[in-house]
Amino acid sequence: MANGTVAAVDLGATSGRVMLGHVGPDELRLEAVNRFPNTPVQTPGGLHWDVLGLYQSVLEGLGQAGRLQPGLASIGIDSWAVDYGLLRGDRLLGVPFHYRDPRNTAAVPAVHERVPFAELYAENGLQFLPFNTLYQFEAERAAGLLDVADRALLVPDLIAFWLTGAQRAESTNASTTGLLTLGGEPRWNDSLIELLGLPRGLFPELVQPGELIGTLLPRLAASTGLRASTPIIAVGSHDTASAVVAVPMTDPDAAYISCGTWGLVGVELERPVLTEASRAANFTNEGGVDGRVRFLHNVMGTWLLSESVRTWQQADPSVSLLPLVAAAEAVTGPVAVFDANDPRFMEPGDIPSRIAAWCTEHGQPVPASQAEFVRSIIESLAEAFARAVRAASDLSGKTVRTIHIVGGGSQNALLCQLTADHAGVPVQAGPVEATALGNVLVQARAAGLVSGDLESLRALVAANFEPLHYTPRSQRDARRG
Ligand code: LRH
Repeated sequence: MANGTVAAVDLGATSGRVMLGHVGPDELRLEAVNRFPNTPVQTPGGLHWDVLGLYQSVLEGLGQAGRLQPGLASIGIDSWAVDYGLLRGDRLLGVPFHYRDPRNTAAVPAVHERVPFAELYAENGLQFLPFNTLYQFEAERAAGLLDVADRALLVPDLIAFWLTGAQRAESTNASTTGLLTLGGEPRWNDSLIELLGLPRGLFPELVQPGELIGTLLPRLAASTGLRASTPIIAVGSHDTASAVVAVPMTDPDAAYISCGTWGLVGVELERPVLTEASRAANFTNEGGVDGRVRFLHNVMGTWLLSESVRTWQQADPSVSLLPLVAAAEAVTGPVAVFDANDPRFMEPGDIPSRIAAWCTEHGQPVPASQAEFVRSIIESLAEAFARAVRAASDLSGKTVRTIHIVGGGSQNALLCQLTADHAGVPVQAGPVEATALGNVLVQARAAGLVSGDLESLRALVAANFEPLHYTPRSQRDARRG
């Protein structure tokens, strides 16, 4: 098997990147060719993603990739889930909404009136999140948009369409619409789509990770310097699905936390869990690569930190996160542990004031400084992570002896240590760029640069990215004592 190079386009909620992945049986290496911010835009009509700006940055990244590796084996695209563009006759109808726009909350009762949540859960296995695509579609209907749209493309599918001219829906991300069948080969759930009164024509043909979406349009090949036949391969286009591919789980008794804006906390399963207990615990069964199930719960994640810093920067632009985390490490006294999953923290805005209000309502001390706020956020996230790991284990019957933290949050040593402490389970941290690695690996396997099941791909990650180990305080103290 020869070594080769693929390009991963990975769009996160706060930043995006185009990475080259150099892969072979003994090689797995990333090279960033373009990193760019993803800045949502608030208009009087709502909170939106700047998808055209993102597409422009993707093209710049691919141009850079073309200069370095004109013979690239393929390109794969992933992004955050649930959001989409509506089209008519191949033209984008409006600026895609951000899932944090409050319009979704208003749409929830109308959906549950048609199909109660318990029935939805039995059909799609998804935890309740007000921004699941099916609620967003209800908001579109209320605004009259579904009368004109003839296609809906999730964000990575939209970028793939613009690169190839082919309209497809990649299945791991499509699972977050709530409109796929569960178990077996995923299909669009025609009866649910009908019950919800959605036009069937909105939904394009499904593709599975590893399948071909199309080839780079000749015009774009010329402008990027890449060959005209460069394939665009479906990867786990839901960023979390790609991240889970690259969790270096060498022990099957492991849980993962894909920690970026969100902390996605769960285990990988062969079959969905649809019990009343998992519905009550709001656990989701999202589609994974190779037909695996991502049984997980959304915890708020580093959003609480980044949004707090953004608030403080309005008064003092010099505030930044890293020194505050260092100061938070030095906080010794007890701090408030609040419910990081409280829905009040979902929308953009003044998170520290909302934390203060939560503390006052619950008789907990309000943090007295920015460092104390940061400490309180990290303690609360660690506690929420630990609780979700325990729930994932109880609900699935899977033993958890190790917790893997991947993604940006894995660089936060305080968060990793406190997660180990709260869970009483050792944490292995890294890789930071798990999502891009998972994207690269699925393409590399499709190109024949590597072979095997997810376990073989994970072994390659483990061999090339040494994790950092965090021992729970209880175990360290016991050893000492
Ligand atoms: C993480 C993520 C998560 C979804 C949310 C919308 O980036 O894709 O898995 O729930 O964004």
